[in-house]
Amino acid sequence: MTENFSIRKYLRDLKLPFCPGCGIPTIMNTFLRAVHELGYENLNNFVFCSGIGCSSWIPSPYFNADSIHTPHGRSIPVATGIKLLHPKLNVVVFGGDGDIVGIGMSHFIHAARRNLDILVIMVNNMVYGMTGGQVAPTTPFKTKTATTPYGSFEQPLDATRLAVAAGACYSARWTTAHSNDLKESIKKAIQTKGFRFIEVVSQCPTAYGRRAGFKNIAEMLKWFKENSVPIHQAEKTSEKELEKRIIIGEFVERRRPTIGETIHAMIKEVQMNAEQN
Ligand SMILES: Cc1ncc(C[n+]2csc(CCOP(=O)(O)OP(=O)(O)O)c2C)c(N)n1
Ligand code: SF4
Ligand SMILES: [Mg+2]
Repeated sequence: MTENFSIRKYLRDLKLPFCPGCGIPTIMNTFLRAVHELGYENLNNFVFCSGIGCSSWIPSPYFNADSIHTPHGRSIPVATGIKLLHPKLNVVVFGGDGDIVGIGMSHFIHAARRNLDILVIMVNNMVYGMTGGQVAPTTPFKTKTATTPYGSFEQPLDATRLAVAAGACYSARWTTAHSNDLKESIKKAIQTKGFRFIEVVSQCPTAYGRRAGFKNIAEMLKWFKENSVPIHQAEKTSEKELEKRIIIGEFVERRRPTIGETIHAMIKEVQMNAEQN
């Protein structure tokens, strides 16, 4: 199955807009490989939603599929409408860290709380990439960005753990240096019901890398590999030792009734009560 993979059948014949060495094409490729390995010959069963930012260019207009660009941070509300109207479709949101847990943060929490049956894939390049590398809620402590020339004085947000706390049915984190794990995780997430979240820590050489002290892309990928700690190992490691580390793996896998299932069950209950009275 893997040998026969041809990315072209899932893509429109357009030139990609990403800078050389950007991690986003790796994520794009890995997602489409996962789709292929699950046996989807095309993307007809999918609808993609994205906001604004480099990461939001992943599905639209490049995927040969129905997709929608929403205002910055509003992809999840649009995905909510699509999923509730068309429950049989696989609704997938792609977005950046600024899009999903900056301006779009409240939608992210409420979608997980409601257990909306969608998959959200968040590219965490640790800055607002498209607008020139401003500090984001995910920027590591003391890292230099365009707006924090002496280093960020805030602690970064852990979006994967936040998804768990808010009620997600699946939540995982990987980096672009772990593309095989990422592929298997995407396959599992597509087949899981409920709110599913995958964070991918990704390199942005143009707006983040050099400023943060990396000489080249290879150095960033090496850093991702050497500083990633699997979750089972992190559980036995002190908070101090985990500073500036990337905890990778599957943080939660569970089944809860989705908002769609709950609405239908409640409608049935109300109708039955009305018939009895
Ligand atoms: C309402 C609104 N505010 C601000 C912007 C400007 N803007 C465009 S992209 C972006 C940040 C994108 O960062 P992120 O979501 O992390 O995506 P990346 O480019 O890093 O992949 C901002 C602030 C906008 N387009 N709309
Ligand atoms: S600015 Fe960064 S995230 Fe955007 S395309 Fe270039 S390398 Fe990728
Ligand atoms: Mg970003």
